[in-house]
Amino acid sequence: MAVGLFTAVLVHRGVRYRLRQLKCAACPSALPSADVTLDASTSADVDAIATCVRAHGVCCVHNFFGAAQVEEWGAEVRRLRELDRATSVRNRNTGRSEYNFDPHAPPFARTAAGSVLADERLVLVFKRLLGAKVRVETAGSVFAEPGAVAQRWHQDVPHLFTTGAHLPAHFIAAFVPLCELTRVNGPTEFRVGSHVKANVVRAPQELVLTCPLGSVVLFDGRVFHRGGANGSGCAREVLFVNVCRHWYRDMSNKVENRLEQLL
Ligand SMILES: O=C(O)CCC(=O)C(=O)O
Repeated sequence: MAVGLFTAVLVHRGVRYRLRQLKCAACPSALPSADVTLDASTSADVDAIATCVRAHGVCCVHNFFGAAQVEEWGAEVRRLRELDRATSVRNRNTGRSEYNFDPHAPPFARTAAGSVLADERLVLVFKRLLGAKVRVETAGSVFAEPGAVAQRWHQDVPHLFTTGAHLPAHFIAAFVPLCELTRVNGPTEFRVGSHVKANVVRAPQELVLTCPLGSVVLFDGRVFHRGGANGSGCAREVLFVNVCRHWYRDMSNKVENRLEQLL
């Protein structure tokens, strides 16, 4: 009798717990952006940025670049587009295109002073997260014209290997918004913490990552994210650099890799 009662209580508790889980999974909650936002003019050193990306899958650092520098990069990317220098152009849903450019030339090149990857702090963040040997997989810009629709939620790269353990990142993306990202022009949205496989079944904490010009947004390629709808009258462009562990190849996103023959 006592055993039967005990079992009934356990089953009842289990069902209540499961119902609570199902209810949570159905309703996303909003996370204050401050939780993943740092400011390079005050406290954001390389370790703090890496810790934030490791913990949340994403980190937005304000005042990382000078506004004039970012405007120069914007002009350079516009020029490359006009000269048809993109190595590939991909449709990323209605009104949104991804342009890929040579990552070893300005405005991206590690070796060209004033380029994005010439910034030692940025390279150090990549190395903190990915180890000493890193390579640039792709670089370019995502251009969302006025009226661009929101993307579906996606990861840029899959989890590696079949394991329940959470593995360190193998691919980190850096976005440099070429204009202020407001709620109207469609900032990238993130499901915070979703780079950890075990968190994907939990209630998503969705964040619309608005940020001023001069910011950099760093994220783990496994985190769920999407470009927001551009409801403004102006184009919204972000420059990106995707960096990975030296042995990793992004087979699904890079055109050259997709053409590689597999057995
Ligand atoms: O446009 C954006 O903000 C994000 C774009 C993106 O995530 C993608 O095209 O994979």
